[in-house]
Amino acid sequence: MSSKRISLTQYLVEQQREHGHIPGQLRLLIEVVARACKRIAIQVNKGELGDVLGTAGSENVQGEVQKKLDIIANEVLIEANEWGGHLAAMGSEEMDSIHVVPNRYPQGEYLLLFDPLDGSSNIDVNVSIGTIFSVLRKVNNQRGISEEDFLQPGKQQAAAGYCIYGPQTTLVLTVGDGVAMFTLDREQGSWVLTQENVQIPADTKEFAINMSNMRHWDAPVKRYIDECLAGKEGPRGKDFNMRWIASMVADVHRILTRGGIFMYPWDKREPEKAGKLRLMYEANPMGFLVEQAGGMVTNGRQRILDLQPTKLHERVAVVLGSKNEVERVTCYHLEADKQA
Ligand code: AHM
Ligand code: MG
Repeated sequence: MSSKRISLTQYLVEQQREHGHIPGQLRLLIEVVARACKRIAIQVNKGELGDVLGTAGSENVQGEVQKKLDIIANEVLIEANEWGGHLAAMGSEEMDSIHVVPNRYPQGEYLLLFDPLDGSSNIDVNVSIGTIFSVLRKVNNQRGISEEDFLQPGKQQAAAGYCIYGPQTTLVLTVGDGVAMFTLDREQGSWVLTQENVQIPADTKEFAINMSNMRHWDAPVKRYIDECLAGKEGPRGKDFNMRWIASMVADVHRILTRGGIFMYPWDKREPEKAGKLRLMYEANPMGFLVEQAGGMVTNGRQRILDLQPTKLHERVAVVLGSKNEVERVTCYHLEADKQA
């Protein structure tokens, strides 16, 4: 790292000056989200000492048991973002419906979606977790705000990112002009630019998928993984390594750092659901980041950022990462469709 430290604020101001694509409200929004992530990081670090581990005894709209930290992180993000005048409304994995900015505050032109604490099953076991966020513009100014305003394809995102709470706390951001990473300097309390122009290599020898679901997969996914497992002697002619952290933020962070492919496909356990992960606050923001870093993101058949969402908590199958591998998995699905 160079000796000249560039803060998140300076980065955003310079981006605005050079490229003019970060309006004031968007800059404020990103800074407020980053500040909220700092507060969440402090809670995460306290662990047992802060009485933040364990379940909260409630369920979210998807019927998943909420952890204390899911709720704390959600509250931190809402409180931090509602008064600044940059937002019209927020949507979250942990809230059934959208949270419109109360009348006592001015309404801004942006919409914010988040998964406040991704990888909840890892909270209590001290494994990396994170916050994922997606920013959309409010398109319709004619009427009050509703869930419909959020239902925009991912390609319309104005910004997206995540903060990973791991051995280091890192904020990863795109405003549609590449991907930058900022590491939290705990002594100074500031975000320092530590990587710019992040690029995912097109080829990889590393895949991430929950193998325990193998018997429930569709044929194209099974074919792809079988070929990886066959190693040097198989059709791929090389050995593959496997990683599965069960925190999408941590798996995606590894892929942004050294490449790889991540999959959470549709499976037969709950055939009526398109997948486990959520389109609007998991797949879309991660998709925007991965594409901005030269990777590829599909649901097995189509580009995820082109999908028209039909509801806030919509689920989707996800295949993302190194371009040539994602392309291969997508081809296997399309070939199987043709044969059928
Ligand atoms: P969460 O948002 O409730 O934490 O669930 C999403 C997480 C992802 O981070 C991760 O990739 C996946 O669920 C792990 O699922 P599984 O436990 O089925 O392997
Ligand atoms: Mg999640």
